[in-house]
Amino acid sequence: LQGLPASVDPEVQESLHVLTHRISRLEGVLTLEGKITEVGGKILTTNGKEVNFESTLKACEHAGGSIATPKNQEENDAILDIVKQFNRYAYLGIRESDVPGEFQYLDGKPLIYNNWYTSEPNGKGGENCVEMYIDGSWNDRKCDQYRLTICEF
Ligand code: 289
Ligand code: CA
Repeated sequence: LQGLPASVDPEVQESLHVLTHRISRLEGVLTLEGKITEVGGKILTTNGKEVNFESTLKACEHAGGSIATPKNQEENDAILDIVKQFNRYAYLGIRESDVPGEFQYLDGKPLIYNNWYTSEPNGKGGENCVEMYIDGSWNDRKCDQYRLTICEF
């Protein structure tokens, strides 16, 4: 196992090695079954349910994760795969800031990547959430729509 100090008890090291191996096997099985997608260390999954933004946040948090938040094109594509599979739009972990027309991550940090559809965002303060369309582009939208729950871990 990388990054473990040499002082860690060899038995503990061995246990961690076995656990890591078992977890990556489980990830392999879940990936093959289409239940999870791995992208750059993130795991994405859906429960197939469509709920509003607040309920999406709660469902992901309850599961120990957070709402899917694409931070680069690779992650956007991975979320898009799920959106396409279910043929349903999904809310993303992005919200309008106090400045109308400016969007940010849920922790308040500025976006480092975006994939807005042409002429979006256009809500000017009236559409505070962001949905992903079936082509992977983004639209600012009211938060009360029923959208596919996609979480990241
Ligand atoms: O209420 C407006 C929304 O339903 C959407 O309508 C159109 O698809 C576009 O104007 C979108 O930007 C908008 O969010
Ligand atoms: Ca819009």
